[in-house]
Amino acid sequence: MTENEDQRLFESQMELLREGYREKLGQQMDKMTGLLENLEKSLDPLPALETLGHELHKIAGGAGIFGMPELGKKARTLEIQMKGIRERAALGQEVPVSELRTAIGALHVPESLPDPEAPLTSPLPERSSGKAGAGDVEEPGLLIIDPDDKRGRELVLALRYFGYIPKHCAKLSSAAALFPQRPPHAILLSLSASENFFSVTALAEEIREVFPQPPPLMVLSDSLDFSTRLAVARAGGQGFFIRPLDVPKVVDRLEQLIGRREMAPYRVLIVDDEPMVAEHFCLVLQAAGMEVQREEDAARVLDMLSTFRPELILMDVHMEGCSGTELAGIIRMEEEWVGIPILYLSAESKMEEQIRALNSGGDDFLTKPVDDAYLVASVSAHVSRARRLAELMAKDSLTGLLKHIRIKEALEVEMSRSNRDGSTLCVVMLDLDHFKRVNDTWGHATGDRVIKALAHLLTRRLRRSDSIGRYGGEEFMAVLPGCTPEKAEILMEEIRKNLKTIEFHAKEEVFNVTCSIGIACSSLGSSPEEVLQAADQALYRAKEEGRDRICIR
Ligand code: GH3
Ligand code: MG
Repeated sequence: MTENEDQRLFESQMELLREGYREKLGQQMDKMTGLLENLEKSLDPLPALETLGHELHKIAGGAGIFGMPELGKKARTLEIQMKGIRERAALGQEVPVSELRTAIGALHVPESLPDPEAPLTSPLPERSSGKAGAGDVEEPGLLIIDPDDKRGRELVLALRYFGYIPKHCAKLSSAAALFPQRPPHAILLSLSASENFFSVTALAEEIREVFPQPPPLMVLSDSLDFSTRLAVARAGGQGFFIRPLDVPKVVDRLEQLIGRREMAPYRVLIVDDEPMVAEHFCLVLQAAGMEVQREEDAARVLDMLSTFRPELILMDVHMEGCSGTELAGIIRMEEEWVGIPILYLSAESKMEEQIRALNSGGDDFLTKPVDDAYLVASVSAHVSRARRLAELMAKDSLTGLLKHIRIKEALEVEMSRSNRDGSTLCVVMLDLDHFKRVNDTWGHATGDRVIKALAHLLTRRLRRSDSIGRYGGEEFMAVLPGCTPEKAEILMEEIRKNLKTIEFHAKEEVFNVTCSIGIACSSLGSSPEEVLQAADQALYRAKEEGRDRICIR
């Protein structure tokens, strides 16, 4: 679906929802009229007053969301007055029924729906994350501008080993034709010895003309002089490298700048007992590229957490049967969900109530009606930070790969999945050859760069559905679901060859490294331990047989 079609579908769904909501408002008004009649007849006015308050609260929260902010405000004022009436009625005072009837009658529903552009809702927010269900990793396009053809081609080759698709041109004027669909993810501008401050400034200007939203710029140069650095900084450059190029270092910076993999969509659970309000939030978040599920029944939320595994809960505060804050308490009792962000969404505007809600396990409080763009921004900010934290906990700081314990957990999860659906899975163990020598000769810091380079290679080459971990110091493990040993061998052979070709620079010298690889397939054993052991034995054999090779069990 194109973006325009997406937008039209979103708008027509919203339109339907708004119409449905108007109809429902009519029913709510009828219900309130009925309650007023009961009030006059019954001896105990408290239950009817309570239900009236509840209905007013729902309108206070919902009307603004569906483009009727005035109605929402009136309902809110009346809801507050209602509390006083209830308290006085509890003390035996008379209920001012006719005044209530006038006030409720004044809550008229606007004849026609307001223009959907007009309400306080912002235009459809931008997609905040990758398209739902996006498949394999998109290989990032790079533009290399180098007047020296030979040098440009060499850089193209070197970066290909890391899974990039670089395109080289000598002049910027021919760059646009190389990227007809979309601009490159980054530009590497390679300067000749004769180029200086002025040429960088002029080139940066030209880049802005060719690509109106210029991608991150990195500059490669022969000299370190301050004026060139300054020109690069003024041109918005985000990396500066001296020749001879240390390609893994350049890749490291590229990874930081353009991100390693396409992000999976954020997963959000909406808990609200008002189906239309929940549907509205659901559409807004989905339009922003998120995966959303709704749950109206508080008793089912724990089950929903374990099946859907959301990264954030959007929680209504006032729900019948179990309030949002009570439900948050129940969720926080489960160790696994102690850290999940909970955002309360409520028409409650009283500061003390909001503070009470936040004190009972919530992370933020959004007051209904909440602006669509604000909702998306708030949800995105919370999920992205939660993801970053979860990553820091699960991932190794040097390589960004899963830690030992996490990659073993991933193997267990994938093994049980493949046993269920009858597919095969491969486990790969990979170890750098004679790595001790690298450390001893070039120093530990250089050794670290080698480890990182191999990690980059693996992340670039493997699919998003694959799990990759740093199993030990210079030992890596990958779990490839749905992969045959033949496919795994082809893939790992490519990685083995690429690694060998990478030139590492240290102490003004250049060196290469190799690795040994063991592969085992899940059909070999029924348990994760057996497959892991088989892969380990295959790796041992690869070492025994002379290293720099792959063995399959
Ligand atoms: P083999 O080919 O048999 O695997 O030989 P090797 O030298 O690679 O294996 P060995 O187990 O003898 O040495 C591994 C070295 O890896 C020793 C250790 O200091 C180094 N190492 C482990 N973790 C790190 C790390 O995080 N950074 C660096 N720079 N070195 C590490
Ligand atoms: Mg080793």
